[in-house]
Amino acid sequence: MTEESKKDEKEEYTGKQIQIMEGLEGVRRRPSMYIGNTSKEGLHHLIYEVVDNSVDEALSGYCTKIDVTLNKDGSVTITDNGRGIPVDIHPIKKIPAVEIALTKLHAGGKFDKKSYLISGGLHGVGVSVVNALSKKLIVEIGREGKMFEQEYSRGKPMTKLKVMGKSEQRGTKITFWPDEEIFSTVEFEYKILENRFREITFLNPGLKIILNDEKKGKKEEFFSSGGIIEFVKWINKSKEVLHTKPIYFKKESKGVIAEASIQYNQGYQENIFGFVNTINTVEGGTHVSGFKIALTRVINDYAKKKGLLKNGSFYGDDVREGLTAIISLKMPNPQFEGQTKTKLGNSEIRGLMDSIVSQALSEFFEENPAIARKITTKAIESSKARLAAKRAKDLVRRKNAFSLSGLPGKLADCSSKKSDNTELYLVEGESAGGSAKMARNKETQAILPLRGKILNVEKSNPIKALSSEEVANIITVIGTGVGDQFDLNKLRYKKVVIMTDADVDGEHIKTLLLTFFFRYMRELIENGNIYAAMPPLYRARKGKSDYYIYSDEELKKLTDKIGSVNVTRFKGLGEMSSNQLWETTMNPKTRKIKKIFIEDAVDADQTFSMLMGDDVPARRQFIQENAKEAILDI
Ligand code: 0RA
Repeated sequence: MTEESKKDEKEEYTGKQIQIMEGLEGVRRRPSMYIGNTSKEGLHHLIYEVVDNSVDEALSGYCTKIDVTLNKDGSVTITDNGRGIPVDIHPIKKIPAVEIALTKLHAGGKFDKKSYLISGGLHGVGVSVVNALSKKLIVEIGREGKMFEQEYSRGKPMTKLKVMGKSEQRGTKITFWPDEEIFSTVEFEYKILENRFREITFLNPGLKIILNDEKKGKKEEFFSSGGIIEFVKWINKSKEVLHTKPIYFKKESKGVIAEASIQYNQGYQENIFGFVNTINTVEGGTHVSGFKIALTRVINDYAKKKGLLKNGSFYGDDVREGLTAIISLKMPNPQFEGQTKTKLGNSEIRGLMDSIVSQALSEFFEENPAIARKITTKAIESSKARLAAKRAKDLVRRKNAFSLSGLPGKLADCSSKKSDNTELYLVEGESAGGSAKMARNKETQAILPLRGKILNVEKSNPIKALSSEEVANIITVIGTGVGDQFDLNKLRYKKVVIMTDADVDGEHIKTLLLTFFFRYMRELIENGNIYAAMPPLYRARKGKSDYYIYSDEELKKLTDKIGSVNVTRFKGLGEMSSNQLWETTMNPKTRKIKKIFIEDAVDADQTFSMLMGDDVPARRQFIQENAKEAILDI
């Protein structure tokens, strides 16, 4: 092709595309509306969006393999062996269908809704959003015995759709370079992708996903033939299980395919993961609530029928202690609600799930009396523990451990009663607690000093955990309650900040506290209320200037810049004066603070089980593998 004809092509395109481009310009102006944010999660969302389209092909029965390659030049290539994005010319718009898919908002993937009865087409925004947010994108399609190719930049076609030659290959290959003008980081992380792809293959047995990181020279294949049964086993792999074979059922009713796999472990935590069309419904929804209702009723009915439960009934919490469950729904037109659009809203699903689960589970109990008895016995133990915990709590109340306000005497509360601007500092040690009390802004910052290490809740049953003095204090001060009684509206502070020494002990205390929050108040982490303070590691002095340094890299940068400095290492919070503590760690204007978030709940669950549980070799291996990084990457 000559230079001239290339130029003609471009002009022709920009002219025609104006209307379409307005849509994608909107995506570039307000990317967060489409992908949540423009940091790490938003960046990874780009890959999920393309992969979800390939998963759609798999759900429709046309695709068995997806390759994802992180290329050395920072781009990503996603290849599938599906039907290939259609290339026929649109009768009205007179451009190839693939170009519409890539340049028109919401046209990604699903042209014909009927043929896509079930669609994972995820967050639903389509590949055009990925195109809009990439500085360059190349699509290659094998279809109709030919290989097609087209190139785009920031959503605009740079070439026409070209035939590259004959080819019997079928499928779609998309390579994109995320735009640095949009994203604060363009570095993809293997670990984040790995978790999501493992999840996708568990939810779509028979589908193979190959993740290849050319930069790190790392490659992994994800494939499951056992589906969600294997998923549950995988989650429970570092736990002692109550029954070796997970309970499993799959039923179809009213166009909805519902699948569940359940396995109890000897622990005390509840782990229910819900998926709808392979989307992780982190915020739950009607499928999860229908499941819970049925589970509570079936276990109550069974226990009563067998004379195991004489008076009273099990609460929901009682039958979910030590429960790991995956619920996977495939359904047309799911409605997603909630802050992160990950809560299933379709109200008809609650009753449908309830009846499917009730029937399948009662049948299972009749056919497997030994397992049914084990589960019921566990529920009896946990209901006994709940009653004992209530008695213990009443006792603690009466024992004057609390002041008139009902709050522990150790708390230095803030004076503001508003919960939208206040902060609670959980401080390691009484002496650092004392400095923090002096340093703080009394109006908005409350201090709760902790006496050394709190109980490891991973290894204790809930009565022991909740009646330990330090844990009980934290719960009372935060105000929300735990478990079934958890109520976010009762949260007494906007931020809960964990402040520990920057050493091994401090790291351990932080992990113990995070384990507690993850197991008993997970909503607080999900809602973005939990933070870790970042006290400086060093003070560097040069002449009359002091610099507070938060990492070794930062120290190196400083010495590279200003030459030799006099460095003091802070061994703990207690070594700082209250002024220093205020300036470096507590003053909202100058401090550094890290929001704790759960990248992946399944992964976080396993990490906590392992870090805090009994499997010592697994823990040792994890710590060795992660020694250079932060202890917990959540
Ligand atoms: C629209 C219609 C058809 C397939 C696709 C889109 C499709 C999109 C993507 C995105 C990545 N991989 C993909 N694979 C397929 C159906 C085409 C037909 O009927 O042959």
